[in-house]
Amino acid sequence: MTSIALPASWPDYTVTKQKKSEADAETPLFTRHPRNPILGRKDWPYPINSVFNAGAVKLADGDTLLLCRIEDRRGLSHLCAARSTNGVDGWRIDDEPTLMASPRDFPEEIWGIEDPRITYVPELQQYAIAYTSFARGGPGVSLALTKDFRSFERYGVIMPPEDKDAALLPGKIDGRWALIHRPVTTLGAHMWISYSPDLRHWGSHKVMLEARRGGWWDANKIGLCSPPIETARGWLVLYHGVRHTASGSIYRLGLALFDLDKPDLCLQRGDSWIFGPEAPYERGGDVSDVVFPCGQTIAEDGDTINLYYGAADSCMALATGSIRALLGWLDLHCSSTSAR
Ligand code: BMA
Repeated sequence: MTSIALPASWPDYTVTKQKKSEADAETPLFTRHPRNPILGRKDWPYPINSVFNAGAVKLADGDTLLLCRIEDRRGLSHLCAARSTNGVDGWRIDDEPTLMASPRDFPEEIWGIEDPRITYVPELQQYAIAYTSFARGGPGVSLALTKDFRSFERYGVIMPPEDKDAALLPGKIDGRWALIHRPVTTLGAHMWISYSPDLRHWGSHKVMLEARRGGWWDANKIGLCSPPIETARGWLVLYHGVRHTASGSIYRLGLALFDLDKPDLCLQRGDSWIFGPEAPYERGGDVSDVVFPCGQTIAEDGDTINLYYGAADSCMALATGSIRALLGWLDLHCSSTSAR
């Protein structure tokens, strides 16, 4: 029998298939907390419509802080901090908005501020909050620094519309700050990375991850979820993919790994989504079928991820996963690059 030599880059389907079936038999990569949703409209000390898409951080005193997007009853959003000792319940919520849009000084925030991603920056000893500012020109990316989530130094818009889904990396790369963001261009809605010497002037823009095309779950529109997680193997990045269907959009999560020193270099990208709307609070709400994480904390074991996500643009939920398991999953699930 003649054997046909396959190109070296082709996956070994026998091995892959066997490994895949072993992996699929494992537990899901993220487990929903039994107390979900962990925060909702009724928990708020003042009247609101919804609470979702919170940035998350573990404070120096051990508390978990969620900087929640609050949509008021005009439909406009601001940010409000909630603190908890265990990151699950007992939330102490600021009595009034923590960070409001300030359209007099920043007209690009006239329709509110949304979807914060928080990065602790050791060199500045401050938290950097990248958030969406919304105005007539569309959504743009704004930046604010804070030490305590009580007073803020606002940098205003750093990426003009249409742009969103941004987070700062925690340290400089080759002497420059790096920001991941999602501009919408005629090329599509892809993830980009840009660099700056001073957090104000940005350049060296590069596409970091492209939305796939056609029938894929992450075709046409993707964006960063929570800030990248630094691991020994690279930046572990959760991103959302938006599937447009006849009955609306489905927001699901995918996984990719990027080089630590060259974060625009994608090392691995999973083929299938790893988390999607299934629970009733994710399937139904103001915007159905949405899971949208903007933040996570890492437990003291250095492995457990507490992923905080907005569910159906209505409430906040929590799911836990493992960095080791996510990296292991990537090794088994990133075979096809050709079908993009
Ligand atoms: C995206 C963002 C998110 C929102 C999602 C689903 O474009 O605006 O804030 O959760 O849509 O509505």
